[in-house]
Amino acid sequence: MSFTLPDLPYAHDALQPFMSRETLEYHHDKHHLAYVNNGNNLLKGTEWEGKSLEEIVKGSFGKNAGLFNNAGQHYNHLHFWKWMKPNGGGKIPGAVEKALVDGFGSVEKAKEDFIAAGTTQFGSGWGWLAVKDGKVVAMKTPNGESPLVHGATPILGVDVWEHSYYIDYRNRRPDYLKAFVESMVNWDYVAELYAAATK
Ligand code: MN3
Repeated sequence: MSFTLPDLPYAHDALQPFMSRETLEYHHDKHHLAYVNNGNNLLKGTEWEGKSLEEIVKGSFGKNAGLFNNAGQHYNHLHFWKWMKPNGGGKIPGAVEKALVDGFGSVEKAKEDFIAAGTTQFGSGWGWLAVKDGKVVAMKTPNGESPLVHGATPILGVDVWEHSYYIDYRNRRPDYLKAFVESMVNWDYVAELYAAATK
């Protein structure tokens, strides 16, 4: 398959004031597009041409750094746009709420550990909630990596590359993460991925 840039599932200004139109114009229209274009060029002539995105991400990890970085970031961003919505945050669907209590002791602790993962990822990368061995855990990964290449299935991820928050939050990454959790997360999409990961 070849990679294509999806449309954002909302208008560029729909996440304001938590994420600006300018951030999404750069992040989606330019950064994600570059991963798509570079990924397509690097995929040509490799053994992964014609494979699914997840197979490309897992297969190229540790074997073809250029392809992996771009395919991994394409995978991460495809989900990232859907992990946010206008008027996000708020009520967590029952099945996910139960899984967070099982995994962390409470929803508050789950949010805290997720924010801590994103805060302590040194340099560019991602913070995650992922299903590992049937339980939801918090993880962090550098650059374009994701739980997918570490034996787990991502159900929520937040981009902590500076391009995701520097226009709106400058160096205040923890404030961006707090706003992400409280005002941007699309928990219905998290629930969809959690159901798929645990069926
Ligand atoms: Mn990004």
